[in-house]
Amino acid sequence: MMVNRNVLTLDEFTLREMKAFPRATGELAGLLRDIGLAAKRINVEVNKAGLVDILGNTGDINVQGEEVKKMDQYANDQLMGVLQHGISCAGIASEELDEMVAFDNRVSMNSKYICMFDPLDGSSNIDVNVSIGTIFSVYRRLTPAGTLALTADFLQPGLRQVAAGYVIYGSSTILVYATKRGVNGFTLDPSIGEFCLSHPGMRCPETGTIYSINHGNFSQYAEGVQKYITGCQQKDETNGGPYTQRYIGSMVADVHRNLVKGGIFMYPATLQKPKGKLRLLYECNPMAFIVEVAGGMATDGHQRILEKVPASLHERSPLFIGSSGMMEELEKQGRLDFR
Ligand code: AHM
Ligand code: MG
Repeated sequence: MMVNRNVLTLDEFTLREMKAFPRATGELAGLLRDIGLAAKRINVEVNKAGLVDILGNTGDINVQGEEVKKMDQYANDQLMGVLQHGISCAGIASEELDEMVAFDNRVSMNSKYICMFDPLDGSSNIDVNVSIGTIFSVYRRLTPAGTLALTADFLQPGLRQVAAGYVIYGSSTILVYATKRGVNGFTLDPSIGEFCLSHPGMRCPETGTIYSINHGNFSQYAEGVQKYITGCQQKDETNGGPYTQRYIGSMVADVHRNLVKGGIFMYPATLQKPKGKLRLLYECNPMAFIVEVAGGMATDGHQRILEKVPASLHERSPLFIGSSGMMEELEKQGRLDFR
């Protein structure tokens, strides 16, 4: 049988990238491999989510005598497990955990990276068979190797990310990750259980015709946001339109589509939630890093997301992200928040 050597797996790709840096230790490649492994395990369970009535509800004891966990808890445990037992991660923070966790085994304590993640973003969509995702963010730790990681290692501005990525569990399962060198996407080939390079060198189109926002909150948005949305609705052939509104309600899937096709995603401040809904460290920062490396922009309506200095692990931020042309037009509309 002929072997198709055009196919490059995630592991092969990260090892090739590593060879470009003579002093690279392979830790980052190892960390991405660990995350890829967790993603494959999460993917298997996400694909079975519709069988919940057959396999048992959360809290039930399944046929193996184990407690059936909530899917986001399961995803969290998978990511934490692979990273704790790998060789590349000194500690983690997660949407599912109140505090960061420093891994206290000798190998982990000697690792130079820490990782943050939202294990299953958009998890309310699981019950209705809509795409959901995992988001992750990697930093070099500030504390010395050989010691326990501390909260300060996690409170770094997004600009310092070494790598960031997401996985979408959708019509196919795709892992996209960025380093400063570029953004690349890998589609899971279920027949061989490998992520294969399918979207090399992803670039965010400079402009687009898709805007993504929860319209139900319109009356709650600041004046500039309302003006921008109204402007989107009034676009036609004479001024770059017509625009189309697409909102899945899973940020990973919304941002991925806009990254591929060109568009803007917004989760602004509302009167009731002046800091927005999304979390800075493991939702906004990684997506901002990926989109910026791909040539797009990301702000909170006031400043660049990646320059924000975090004060706490779970802090929230408004988010505007996407094609640079659309972001520049948004910024001309006036106040985008309630400061
Ligand atoms: P989650 O982390 O609790 O799943 O919430 C984040 C999700 C995003 O993926 C999505 O863009 C947003 O919440 C949707 O919120 P809303 O229903 O308010 O529009
Ligand atoms: Mg989330």
